[in-house]
Amino acid sequence: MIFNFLKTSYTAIKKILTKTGSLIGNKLRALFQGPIDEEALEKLEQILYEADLGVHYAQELTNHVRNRLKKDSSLDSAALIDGLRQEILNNLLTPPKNAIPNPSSSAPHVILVVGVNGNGKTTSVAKLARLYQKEGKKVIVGAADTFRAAAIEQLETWAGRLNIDIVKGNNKSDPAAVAFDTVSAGKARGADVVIIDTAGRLQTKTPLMQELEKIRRSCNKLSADAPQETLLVLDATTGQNGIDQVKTFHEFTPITGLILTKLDGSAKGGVVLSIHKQLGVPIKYIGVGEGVDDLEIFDAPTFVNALFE
Ligand SMILES: Nc1nc2c(ncn2[C@@H]2O[C@H](COP(=O)(O)OP(=O)(O)OP(=O)(O)O)[C@@H](O)[C@H]2O)c(=O)[nH]1
Ligand SMILES: [Mg+2]
Repeated sequence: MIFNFLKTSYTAIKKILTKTGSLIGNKLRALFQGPIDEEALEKLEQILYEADLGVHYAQELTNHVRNRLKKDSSLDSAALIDGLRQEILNNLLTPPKNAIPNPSSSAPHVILVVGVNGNGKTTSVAKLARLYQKEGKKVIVGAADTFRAAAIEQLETWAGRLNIDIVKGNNKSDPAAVAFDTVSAGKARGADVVIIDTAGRLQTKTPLMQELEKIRRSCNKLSADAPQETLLVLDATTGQNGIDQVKTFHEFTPITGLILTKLDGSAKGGVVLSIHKQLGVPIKYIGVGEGVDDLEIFDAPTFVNALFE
């Protein structure tokens, strides 16, 4: 079962990385076919940079290869590439790899989904609901984006398609109250997982960020551990601004993990490595399309192995 899941995931990840031109294995093998001299190392840095690993990380990894060569000049192409793969993987595995968290049996597992406007929060709520649904869990979603009527309708449409319960408030009602009602309904109806959608908010708007803390507290009133997860949705194509987003959100409300969306877009897969390297906040899921099944649990070895194809 698990084996099947990983196999599917590997295929999906490889497909998306191929589509975005992110695979680096062939480029590295071609590069290291020739003499592995300073010129080759500079080209290596370029390849890593072009793969969206960021300037610093590309430099750091190139230095890693350079140092290995200094110690042992007989290292061949395969050993160098494998060492590089391992180095990247080790970085990703701290903090350790995440599995889909097991909802506790007594109380619903509450997931709060936050982020700036248009990053893919509502779609990710639906995708996450689907993921848990496939695991046989009972899911309830909460439409705590009361800012726009269309946002509530959007989540309602997804809930209808997935045939899951939704809790919603009126347009412009207090999002913290909707969050409270959702957790409360989750408890009353014996849900395993409660997923709460929130309005998009710019990290620079302090009152909106404070509202987030209020939403979090209202989840907490009904269940001491809730929300067990606060997932920040980050658009993979936003680059450095994304890093700032995570840092500021994290200051207002503790972020337990990231959902990195739109990896099927213009960003190269290497951006995942760069974001992880800079933030140290675990990447839990990656969004690879607009469909409800286009969410992959982030598994570092699967991802890195596919990247090195
Ligand atoms: N290609 C691609 N599109 C995505 C992905 N995730 C979300 N989208 C699209 O991004 C757009 C915005 O998604 P929403 O889920 O509405 O984003 P949101 O963060 O809820 O937006 P606001 O509520 O307005 O802040 C939609 O067109 C989605 O289909 C993804 O992984 N890949
Ligand atoms: Mg939304």
